[in-house]
Formats: sequence, C-alpha cells, structure tokens
Amino acid sequence: MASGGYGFGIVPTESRPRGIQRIGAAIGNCPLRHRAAEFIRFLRLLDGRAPTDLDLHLSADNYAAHKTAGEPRRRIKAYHPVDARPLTGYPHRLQPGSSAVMADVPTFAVPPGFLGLARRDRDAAFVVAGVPLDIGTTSRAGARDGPRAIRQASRMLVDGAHPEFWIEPAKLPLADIGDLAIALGDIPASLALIEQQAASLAHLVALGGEHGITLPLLRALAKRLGRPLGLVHFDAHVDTWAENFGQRYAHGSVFFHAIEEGVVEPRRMIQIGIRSPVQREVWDWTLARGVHVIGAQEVHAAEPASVAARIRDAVGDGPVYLSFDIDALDPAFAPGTGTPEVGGLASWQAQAILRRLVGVGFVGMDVVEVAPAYDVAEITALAAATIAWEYLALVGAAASGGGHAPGS
Ligand SMILES: [Mn+2]
Repeated sequence: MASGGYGFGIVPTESRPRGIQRIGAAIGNCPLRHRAAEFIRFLRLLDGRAPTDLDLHLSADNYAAHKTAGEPRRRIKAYHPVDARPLTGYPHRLQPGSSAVMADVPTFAVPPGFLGLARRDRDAAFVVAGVPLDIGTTSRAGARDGPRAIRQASRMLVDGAHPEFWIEPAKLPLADIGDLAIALGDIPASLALIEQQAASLAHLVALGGEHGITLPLLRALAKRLGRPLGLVHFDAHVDTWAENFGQRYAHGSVFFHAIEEGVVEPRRMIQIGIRSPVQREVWDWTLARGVHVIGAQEVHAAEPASVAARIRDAVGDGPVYLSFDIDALDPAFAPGTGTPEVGGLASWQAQAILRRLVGVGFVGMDVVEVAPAYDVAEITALAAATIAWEYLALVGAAASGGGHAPGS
C-alpha cells in the first residue's frame, strides 16, 4: 500500500502532487493503518498543516490523498473506512456520525456495527445509535464506553432467529449509524446535540451512555409526534429527583424533567424493578403524579405475565417509549454499571416480561448505564445487547403482523 517515502500509507491516487509530500513531511512515518485514534490525530495534523485543497479517501487497507484541482478553498473530505460513507466537515470536531470511526472495533468476518450490521444510513426504519455520554453520573463513571461494549457483545446474537418471535433482528430494515456527537464536558449542550440528532431518526434504539440521554430522546420524540409519550421504565432507581447533587440535568433527574416538561404522561408511565434508597418526598412526588411503580420485590413475588398485564394496563394505547436502565437487573447479572443495587431482576425476568408486551405501541427505546470497566466476562454488555435484541424482535414481530404473547 504505502508508496516509497510515505511510510504511513498515503498514496496519491492520480499523480503525485506536491501537497502529498508536504503532508508526508508533516506526519513522518506515523503508522496509521487501521487505528482510528491515529487516524483522528492524522486528521488534526492534516487540518492544521495541509497547505492545499485535499481529498482524503480511506479504505480498510489504505489511505489515499490527492489534491483536488480547482477547489477555491481548503477543504478535507473523509470517508468512513468500512462503508465509504462521507464524513463531512472536520471529523475530529465530533460532527454528527463522525465518532463512528472511534466506535469501530477490529473485526474478523463480522462488521463492527450492532449485530454486525453493515447498514449505516439514517433513513432506515430502525436505527441503532450509541450515545456515549456519562458526565451526569453520580457515582462511578464509565458509561461512555457502553456503546462499543454492547456492540461487541451483540455478536453473540447473530446466528439465528429469536426463538419465540422467529424474527432475526439483524434482518430488519435496521442501520447502526455509529455514535451521536456529544459536547464533551457540557451536559446541557450535549442534551441539545442529542435531541437535534435524534429528531430525524424514524425509530431509534439508543445504546447509552448514562440515563441522562433519555430526556433529549423523549423531547425529540414528543416534539415529532406532537404529544407526550407513555413510558415503560426498567430501573433500580425512580430517577425523579428534582436535581442530582447540585446538577439540574443529571442521570437521576431524567423523569422529573420529562414529567415537568410534559414529554411523558405520568399516568401512562410505569417503573419496574425499583429498590434503591430514596427520599420519601421524592417517592411521594412520583406517585402523586400518577406514575405506576412495581418494586423489585413485587416482581419477584409475581409471575411475569401479571407484571406484563400491569404494564399494558398502565400504558394503554398510544405511543410508548421503553427506557431500560441495566441496573434494573441484579448486580449478579449486571455488575458493570455505575450505581448497582442488590435484589434486582434476573435477566430472564426482564426477558419474560418484555416478550409479553407484543402490541404495545413502542416508538423507541434505550438501554443505558452499561459501564464496561466494572463488568465481568462481558455479562452486563451481553445483557444490554440482549435487551435491545429482544426489543427489536418484539417490534419486528409487531411490524410484520406476527407475534404473540408467550404463555397467554
Ligand atoms: Mn438506575
């Protein structure tokens, strides 16, 4: 691949314009190859020092640059290394979609997207996107690494159909568009960016990130639908605190704001798996709004079918959002999270409840709070990937007119 004198793999595609040599001088023999971080660094160098108009083309195996004749101003074009999707503008400045480059992982035989998806277009009927925000966490941070861990774990789920719905989620009209851009270190600006990027996506399955991402996703959906949403909320925590340790928009105040802003209908909202310590006034405020709560102990004492029936009764007809905090599961099943609470749901309980929600009018979902640094043997990431996979099978079954409520 690399031509003589350009040990980093830049190849002029036409002639060998002078600009190439200057870039070569700028970055020397930096080994780029498949390393995304190196590539981002390379773009920074190119941005700062390239003297002429350039087109930069990437493929999985090489990087080629050539001078663009006749361009009136200096410009960089970059293309995604897997599918050649154009990355417009300056990719290292976190334009929407650009951090897909950083989310990609080395791959053997399976493309790096969720469930090995090769589709990357934002126009797909179902869209998976990572949202690597975790600066609103109150205990252990690290959920920014959730999306890549969930994508990696999802590779366990690509070798066949869902054994009850007989849907293969990877064969739905489903794209993985990479990670949404966030504003590093700035919660309100990040929420605004997330809402803006989610606004045009038809049916989003978001991989968090911390729970704070849910508020802008709900805002975008409610605005698009012109009405508030019903909510199925799996969590160990009520997340209806008015603020979190001084932060107005953090991962524990999501549903306080969602209710106050009217993007969620509290009487069509139901929380499952709740068990953390909580101030009595927060608990009372939540119930007084009309929110339904099924504590973890109630789930354990009940059959999944009766829990599902209560969920159906609560959300009724109309559009419903599913927000699944992985800490709804017991730390035995999901240790890799920032604020674990013992006494939680087993993975199978969450599956058994979800599978009985066929026909609920789901319009989007997220699975949040996966923090891989505290995970063991990828079980938390696999649980999160499986929840998203269950959801896709559920809505896929509904969309195809099939599906049934198991055991009913
Ligand atoms: Mn939680």
